[in-house]
Amino acid sequence: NFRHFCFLALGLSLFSCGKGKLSSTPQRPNILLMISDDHAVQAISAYGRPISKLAPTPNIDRLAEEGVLFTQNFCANSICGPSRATILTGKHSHMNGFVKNDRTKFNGHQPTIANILQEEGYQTAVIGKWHLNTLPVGFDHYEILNDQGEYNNPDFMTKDTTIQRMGYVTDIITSLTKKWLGDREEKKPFFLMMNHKAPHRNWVPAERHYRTFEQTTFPVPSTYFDAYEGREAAGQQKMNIYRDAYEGHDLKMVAGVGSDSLLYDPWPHVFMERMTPEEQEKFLAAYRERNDDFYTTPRTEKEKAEWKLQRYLQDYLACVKSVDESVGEVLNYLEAEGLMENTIVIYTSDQGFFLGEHGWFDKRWMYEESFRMPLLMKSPFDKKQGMVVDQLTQNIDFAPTLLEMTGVDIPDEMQGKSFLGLLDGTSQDWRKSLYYHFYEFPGFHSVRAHHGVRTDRYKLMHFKVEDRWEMFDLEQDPEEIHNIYGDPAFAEVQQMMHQEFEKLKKEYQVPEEAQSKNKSSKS
Ligand code: SGN
Ligand code: CA
Repeated sequence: NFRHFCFLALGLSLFSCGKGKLSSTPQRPNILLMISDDHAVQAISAYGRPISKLAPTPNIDRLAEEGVLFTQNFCANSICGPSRATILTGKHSHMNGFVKNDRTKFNGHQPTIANILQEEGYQTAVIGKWHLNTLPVGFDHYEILNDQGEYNNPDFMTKDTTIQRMGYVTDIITSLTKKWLGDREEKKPFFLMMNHKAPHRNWVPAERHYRTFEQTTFPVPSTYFDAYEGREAAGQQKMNIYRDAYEGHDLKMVAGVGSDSLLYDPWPHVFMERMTPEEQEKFLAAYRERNDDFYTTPRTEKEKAEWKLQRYLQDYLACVKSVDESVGEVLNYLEAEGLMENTIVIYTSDQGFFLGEHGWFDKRWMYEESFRMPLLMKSPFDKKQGMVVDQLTQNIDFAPTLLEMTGVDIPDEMQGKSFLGLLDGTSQDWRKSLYYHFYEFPGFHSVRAHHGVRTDRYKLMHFKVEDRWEMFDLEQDPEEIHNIYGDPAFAEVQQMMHQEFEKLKKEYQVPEEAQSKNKSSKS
């Protein structure tokens, strides 16, 4: 068929103009899928947001400069395991079975991008965060973190054993990735996932970056002191930086001037206790001046809240800095090995994240910051460099897109659409709206279960158990402060959004019981 012809033609042209290690038979494209954990678009400079201007990510941006930047890409369920399950299967959570992080076990035997490509003769590997509560299926090789993993001297699980590796998690994942690439069988194409733990909570930077943003004052989001008027669920969460972040674990604050005693940390075994005594000393010394200043300079409550925001952003962005270095290192490696021309390179995250907007850290919400997912991609299919795709794409689309790019049939049960046609302009009829569904309540951070629909301009959200609605005009109110649900001025829009919502629930076969006061949201 046409697709097979295209990839054959692509392979032949690469053969004739390629360099380096390309073999003498046309090669199907390799795939390097890099998924970081909780990396928000606000912290990637290619997206041009104010925070990232002070902490640029030149290496990640390179993918947008040489490839494509997706500006309207979203997740289907803004939480780790579910998003990763969706990326692998091309299906919404209710269809792939992984609706919540807690107690769910991923069924790796349904069609996934990994087991399909493995059957098609690809070498497959995953290195870094996995977090699907069952071991990887469809991968020839894996070296994965245990559950959330640790920042310092982390444990890695392989098929045979679990070993502790000394060093900083992002750097270790980078070198394991390069090592696997170096050891692979050169005749076969590869599908490799490099899944960083960073910049996940509790935002521990590499030692070389403890002080990188010490002097940087990041802009305070205009909604930092949001009072959540008209948005009841938003007022009920527990993810407020100045109220819910743990002063020791999250904010690295100590008991007083000169103190080595960290404030509240419920999980020292995954944090300070992973460091050697020397490492602990260096860590505490690096924060000393700033921590002392917290006690010696008088501050109002508001100023303390802003101080905490700065501490949070400084650490989060210092973690991002290492991720960006990792991407640079791996891109340079591909280039040096002559692999760049025939590799689809993707940078994304499992979801977005709040960087102080609404006063928050964490994710889960269908509000823009956590619903949005970064997506930057450089591939042999790009029409030109520096393209921008602003159609509505979603993580359900990743697997179908990669299958089409590798010339493999897309299983009918995948719900996403290949966006290859958006790259070469052949797609006439793209979707007009996206479906979203978050299940995990009760859960960490107390975000009520909700689902909804987003078009390019409007968003309708339904809080299932409480049976409450919210609607936003994203053009007039990009910060989602004014809930216009029930406002007569928007009656027509509201009706249109309800219709769209019904249409999507039908199209994606969302079961009735998942939509209301269901067991999963009460359990
Ligand atoms: C941990 C975090 C939470 C986070 C969840 C889910 N607490 O429980 O803040 O929301 O993971 O994150 S922590 O202090 O232990 O890190 S996810 O990335 O796995 O979805
Ligand atoms: Ca995550």
